[in-house]
Amino acid sequence: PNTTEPGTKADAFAPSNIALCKYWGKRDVELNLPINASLSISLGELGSHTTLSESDRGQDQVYLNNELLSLDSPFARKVIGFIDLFRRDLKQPVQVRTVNNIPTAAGLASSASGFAALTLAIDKFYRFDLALDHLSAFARMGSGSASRSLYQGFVEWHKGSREDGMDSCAERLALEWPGFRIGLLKVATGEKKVDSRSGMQRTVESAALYSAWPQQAANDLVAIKRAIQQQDLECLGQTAEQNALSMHATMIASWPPLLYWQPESVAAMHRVWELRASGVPVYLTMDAGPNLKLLFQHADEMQVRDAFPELVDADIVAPFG
Ligand code: 2P0
Repeated sequence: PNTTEPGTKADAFAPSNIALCKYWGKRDVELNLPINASLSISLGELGSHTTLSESDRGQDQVYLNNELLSLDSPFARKVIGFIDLFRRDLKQPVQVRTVNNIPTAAGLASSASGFAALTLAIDKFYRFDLALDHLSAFARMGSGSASRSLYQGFVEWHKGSREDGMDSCAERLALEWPGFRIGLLKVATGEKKVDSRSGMQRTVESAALYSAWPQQAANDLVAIKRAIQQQDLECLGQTAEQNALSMHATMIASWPPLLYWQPESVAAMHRVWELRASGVPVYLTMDAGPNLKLLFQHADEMQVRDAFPELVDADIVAPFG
């Protein structure tokens, strides 16, 4: 984009998202282009608020949850590196403030909503006024899953085929499901040792099982979209759960092995399966960490809450209000 005179201050919000058909593996590490398309649901009001303004300190300043970070910290370096893609020669120092309202207890990663909100704030601050699909492609360069956080609702991230990556962007699907619920089940704490970026690279390079993943993901995406259209929780849940566990199987088959699960994760998986065996339609999905996300419908919320009393009100998300 062409840089115009920046405004004085720009605010933006972007929701967090949970993939029902996962993104795992890059075909281009520089441009952050995925091997497979993915499909997610955004989390409404849960996400990141980002403010971009001129810095009055003569240097860039990065705040995370109201705490000033060292410019050498990994988060600040990623944020400033991303802004540099846009401001180029216009090296006017900026202040970036990001506040995540995702309950930290939920154990959700915030890079998706963070880079999406930052992309929107950059667009406003530098007055680029770009279309959302272009912003989605730019957010992708910060973090792949951020491409999906530009939109609410059910979102598909197309893998694209162009060499410049500009068609590898997300799109909101014209599908709603008012009764759809997500339960954010935190089972373990602690920083993960291997981030998604290096984890997926390791899988692509070392797991023989990975060769089956792109085709499975393509099939799952079609099945999930159809299940959403028909509001068929069993079909959606089964496909999403199998998709997540297949992704984890490729991680486990990597070398060195990549196992994000803790004993508490496995115990919680068994609890989900027992609840389902007792007749409650509830399914699970997991990302690059030890925590679970439960997929169910409003009609079954009481039974899910009874079985998982650790789920407080804030952990149950109604993406369509
Ligand atoms: C997803 N994950 O689809 C998958 C499932 C984690 C497991 O997208 O390297 O932080 O910045 O593009 O987006 C997390 O990966 O990775 C992710 P980069 P990102 O939600």
